[in-house]
Amino acid sequence: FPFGKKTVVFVLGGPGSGKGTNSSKLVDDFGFVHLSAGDLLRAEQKRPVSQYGELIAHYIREGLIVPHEITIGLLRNAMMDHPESDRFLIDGFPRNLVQAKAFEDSVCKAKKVLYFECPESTMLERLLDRGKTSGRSDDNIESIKKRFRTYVNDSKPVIDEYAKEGKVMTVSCKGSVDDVYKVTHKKMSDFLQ
Ligand code: UP5
Ligand code: MG
Repeated sequence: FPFGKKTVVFVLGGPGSGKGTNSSKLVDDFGFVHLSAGDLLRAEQKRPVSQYGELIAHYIREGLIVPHEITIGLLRNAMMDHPESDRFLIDGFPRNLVQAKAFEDSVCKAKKVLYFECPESTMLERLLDRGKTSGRSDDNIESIKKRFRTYVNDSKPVIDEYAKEGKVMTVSCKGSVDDVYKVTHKKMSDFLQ
């Protein structure tokens, strides 16, 4: 295990629940490297020489989960780009139980899961608002509904599974960005100390 000694935290929660927003702040306060699986897939999709461009574009627009061989490869490469770092936030991954096992078998185990609990109505409102300027191909009502379905059927069970192992720190997404981050910061500092 090349990454066996690293502190890896999965950042999970539904589409638009605040994973990216809070991860960026944790980078500044705790020296994490932040790897968003969605961002890595979108970057790969844009590379002219990528053999996966069209496949990734299709899966993202349809709110489906890209085959994990691709995503794990991108995450592993991104981790290897930061050999000096001991702390990684893996944002938006794993999205189903098979992916969780594949990552833990081939990269390393996560020490904790940071879970943003958020009602669908709030996520919908935030995503539609972001869609006015984000340029993301999946920030439209049709794609958002599909993302919600995939989250409920495939991704939420991952959180439930880690909860059974006592690994989940839950943060409510209600309140302002600052309110939510205050709670996030507290839970993370309790864990890291
Ligand atoms: N916002 C945040 N917090 C707020 C607050 N407290 N009050 C008011 N507004 C708040 O936040 C979303 C929006 O809400 C932003 O505008 C923010 O300012 C505002 P953000 O922090 O971006 O939420 P996040 O949870 O990161 O939302 P995101 O849309 O990124 O989540 P998804 O899980 O849907 O997207 P991701 O990029 O992870 O994945 C996209 C797609 O890639 C997936 O659907 C899937 O097709 C594919 N994918 C895979 O196949 N495999 C993977 O492993 C990962 C992705
Ligand atoms: Mg995000």
